[in-house]
Amino acid sequence: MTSTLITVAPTGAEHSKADWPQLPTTLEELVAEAKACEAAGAGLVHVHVRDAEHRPSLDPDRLKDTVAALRESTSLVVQLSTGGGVHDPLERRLAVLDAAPDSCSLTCGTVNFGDDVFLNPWPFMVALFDKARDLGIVPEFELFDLGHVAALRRLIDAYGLPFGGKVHVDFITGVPGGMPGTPAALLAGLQALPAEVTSWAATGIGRSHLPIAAAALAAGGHLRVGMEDNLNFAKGQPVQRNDELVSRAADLARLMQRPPLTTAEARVLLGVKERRAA
Ligand code: KMH
Ligand code: ZN
Repeated sequence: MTSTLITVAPTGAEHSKADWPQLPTTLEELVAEAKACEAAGAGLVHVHVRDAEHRPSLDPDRLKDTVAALRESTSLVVQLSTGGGVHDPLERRLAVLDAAPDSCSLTCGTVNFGDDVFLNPWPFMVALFDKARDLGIVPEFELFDLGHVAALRRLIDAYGLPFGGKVHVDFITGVPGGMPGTPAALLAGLQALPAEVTSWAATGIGRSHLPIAAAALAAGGHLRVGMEDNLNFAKGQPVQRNDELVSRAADLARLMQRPPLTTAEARVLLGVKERRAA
């Protein structure tokens, strides 16, 4: 384990533009933030799209246009969220893959999500896994809880390896309802990972952002940062741009002698072998 994949999740589906005007919700804002994040050391962008009123959207044309624009302006690995928002129907979330991103998120189970429920029933996980493999899209397995690690093992045992032959997972810690954003919880998750896992990353929601990043680096993992997960750079200091979080992650990684991966190295790590036209 040497270099560090830095994933940036710049927008998410939960925060409102009215409350956070600096959140990149238009395509122009997203592309500008993605370019700055690539320059700061990001290798992968995890994308949620918004509509003209800045609301979360799974509109197929917007998704395709977003993939195309990010490919045109950056060499980042483009990952579309299949999580969407908590109220998005499963069929629309499955249809996200038709936009042909390099990668997609695939959450390994249902979890309480604040006052809501983030629904990921087993048949939906299987459908996503199958469709991603058919379309040559590399899934990133998102783990919000320890039970999700067991579900990932079940998925691999039943269906084998995903497209690309690599198994990359991301622990999303600190969601109210999921595993806490503590090093102890992260280490428990790590110890339960199936042997097929080839790389792992972690993020902490809110105030667990920095401690989880430090713990992940110390334990040999990769990093996810971004305004989807954390809106405050420090106490009383709101994030103004996503590349602030990427720069800090890159500094931390360099300090740990695990500098950021290039986007070409990220593709090798994840098994994303080619850039397909959108
Ligand atoms: N917005 C959350 C309900 C994903 O991107 O795949 C789910 C989420 C996970 O953000
Ligand atoms: Zn997301």
